[in-house]
Amino acid sequence: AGLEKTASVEPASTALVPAPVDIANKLRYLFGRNGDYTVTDAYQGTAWSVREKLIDSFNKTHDHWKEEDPKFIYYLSAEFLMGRSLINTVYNLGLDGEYAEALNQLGYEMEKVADAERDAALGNGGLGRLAACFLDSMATLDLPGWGYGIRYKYGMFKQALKNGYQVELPDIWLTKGNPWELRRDDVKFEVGFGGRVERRKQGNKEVTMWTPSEKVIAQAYDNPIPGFNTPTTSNLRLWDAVPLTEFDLSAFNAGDYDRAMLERERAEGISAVLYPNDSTPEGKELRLKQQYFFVSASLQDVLSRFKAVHGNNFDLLPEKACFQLNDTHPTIAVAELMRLLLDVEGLDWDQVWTISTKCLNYTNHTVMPEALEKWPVKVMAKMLPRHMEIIEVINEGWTKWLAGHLKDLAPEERAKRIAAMSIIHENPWNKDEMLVNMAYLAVVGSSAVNGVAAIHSNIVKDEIFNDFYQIFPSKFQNKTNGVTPRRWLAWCNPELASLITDTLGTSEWINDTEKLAGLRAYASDKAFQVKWAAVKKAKKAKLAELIKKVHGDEVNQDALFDIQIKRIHEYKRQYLNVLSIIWRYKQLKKMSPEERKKAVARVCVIGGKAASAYDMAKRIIRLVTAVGDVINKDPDTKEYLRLYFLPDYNVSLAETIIPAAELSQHISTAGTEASGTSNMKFQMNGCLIIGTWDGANIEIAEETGIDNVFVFGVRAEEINQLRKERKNFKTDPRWDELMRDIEGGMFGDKDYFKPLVDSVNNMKVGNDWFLLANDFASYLKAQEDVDACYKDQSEWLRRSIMYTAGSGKFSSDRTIREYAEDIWHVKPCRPTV
Ligand code: NBX
Repeated sequence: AGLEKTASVEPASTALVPAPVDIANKLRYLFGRNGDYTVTDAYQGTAWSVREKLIDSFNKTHDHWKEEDPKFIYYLSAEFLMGRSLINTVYNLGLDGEYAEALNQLGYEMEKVADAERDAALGNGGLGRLAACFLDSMATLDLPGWGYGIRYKYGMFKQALKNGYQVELPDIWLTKGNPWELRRDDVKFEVGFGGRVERRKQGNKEVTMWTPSEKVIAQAYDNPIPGFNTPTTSNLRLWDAVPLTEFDLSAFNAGDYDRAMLERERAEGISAVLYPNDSTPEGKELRLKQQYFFVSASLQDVLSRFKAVHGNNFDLLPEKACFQLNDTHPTIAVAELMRLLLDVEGLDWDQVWTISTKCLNYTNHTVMPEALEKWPVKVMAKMLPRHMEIIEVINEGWTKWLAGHLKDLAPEERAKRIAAMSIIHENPWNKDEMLVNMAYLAVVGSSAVNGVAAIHSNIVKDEIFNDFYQIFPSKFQNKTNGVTPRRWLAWCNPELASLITDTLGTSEWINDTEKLAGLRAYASDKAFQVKWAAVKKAKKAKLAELIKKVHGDEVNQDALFDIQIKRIHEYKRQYLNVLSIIWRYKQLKKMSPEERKKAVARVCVIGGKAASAYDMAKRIIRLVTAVGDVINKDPDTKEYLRLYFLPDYNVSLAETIIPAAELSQHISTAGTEASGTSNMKFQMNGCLIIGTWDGANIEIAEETGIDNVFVFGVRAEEINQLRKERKNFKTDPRWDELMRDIEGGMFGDKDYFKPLVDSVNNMKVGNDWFLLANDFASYLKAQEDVDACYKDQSEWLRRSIMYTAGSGKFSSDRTIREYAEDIWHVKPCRPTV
């Protein structure tokens, strides 16, 4: 008989092969290398070896979850900013000792080898990195949950500086293969676009048929996510767009090579690039295509697994699956889930609406009004005609319901309220255009809506969605962000981690960060402070090395390391930071050499990317580099003050910078930064914060002790009034002087800087929307307080320890536990070892 099936053979785990041999094997059989390895080889061999252990754990978890059939949470996100995987994987799996030893035998150091990995930069900033921290915590807490997103071929652009200006280069991250993913050739779904919608009678039922004019295949790639200190390894499933037919043969045979290639290009274009916009939407059609592409594939995937177990018992779906919409990017899920259940599964509208709203939840990440995504009805009707119909029906039902609900209002008032809450509304700037408001669709179509820090969730309730809050108060929640203490403390700062573990007598804090509070007892202990300071010093030396590598300068390692790293945005006010640095420079210039010796020396670092079309942000970068060029060369002051812009800020750079920071800046206009998450990472690493009463800064100050934080500036409640009065605001004379300096060409490029000056100083042109002038004086005062505190090193160290001790709340484990309990209703399900 012909052999159709292989006999069953139990594969042996490579865990049995000693790691050094396994690495050498990988290099020989996957890469054809026999000795004479480069560092990149060492990385590749190690990564491909570790991958197999990861897959063992992944398969075990998968089998267990299949067996148990628990409720799953699916985190739908257009962005996952994962960074590097090697260190995180070996540490989370507890293989660090074994692989460090193996690499030593081969003549390499783990840290250097890990440096050869490219970042997976499939995200812009906060929102994408939060999603990555959440995956780590979900796996660590044994929660059945997957991430779903897009496998961009080009991630976040690489930033370079040319003569001090930002230039963007493509992020080609997949050329050397990706050991952290598995292509699932058996998992693919068709996703359609365009075409027409028809209705046909089938028996006594009318069915709706959507015939798309264009189809692509979504191909699944799985990225295993190892939990820490648990056998659980969960999954991030990313979709790659490929053409329906490998090659249009008929076109090719007819000699039309171009047309044959066209379909491929069109399909691949969908998952080709990440849009590099942080906090502003991209109104391009391709963006909507990306959103629908990954949402449709993900929902089809979940439904197909559900059906394999539960058949058509869709009323059970909300007990088995829920979806978290990471901002509005995946909001088309509201219409797609309806469509799949209505048109494909043949359920009734009311039943489907109940199921769908039970399954979906929405997180808002920004208060910037321009960030609320709105798609022109025309665009949506053309690309997703059936979805547009569904959204229209949803909106009809919604506005009708509202009319009933608001029946006691005067007719005019009622009409006004309904118009204000309609999912489809006129474009206020163009009366001929109708828009679909994706945030309103998400609010109406979800069970829970949350903000990401206490103050932000209040703004969500009281301002952004106040009309909705008044009607559905219980829908609105707060889930203060968190970050994973594995990547952001234990793995990026092993020196501090060991000191903490030795001091607390346990490493349990890595899973239970509330235990860090035990450090409070040592905050004033001189012997402990000495050890604490030694770790910071070693980390500062590493950052100094990096500055040397990038800028060629040696910096004073005893100086205060003062850091601001985040996307460049007017509301984040890097500009205000630069102004205070210029002021400091001018003061130092005026001092005698003797006086200068008494000043606190600072090394200031600013890093972050500007969206490619964000002109003002690019000018801010140029101001930083121009000021740095002057200050860093000045023989009078360079011992006491430096300013460096570190290009290409990304996750792995953050892992070097944050442990070395002594002061970090979180100085957004009050009420504008939804939460911030780097503030939490700095806090964990014992870095003091200078910041406004905004986002999670407030909760960080509460946990750390408000007197330990350098808080300044106006409060969120005052902003509206101050904006109205800004043109009559009497600016500080020091501010006026700085404006004249920049305008007068003290840092060159004065024409280029003119719009920057005007944006905050010329009330005819700009209006200082983010109120830099209002906060300027109190910011300088707070900076003086910083200097005074730094001169008292014992006090500074006490505070530093208090920061780490107070960071327990900001573990993403806490955040995820809250989501699991209050929104998802998902329970841990740990595979047995
Ligand atoms: O999300 C960020 C916020 O700015 C941070 O304060 C917060 O800590 C972080 C995580 O919650 N937001 C962000 O990265 N992006 C957006 O909010 C965004 C929203 C809509 C949009 C594009 C980006 N179209």
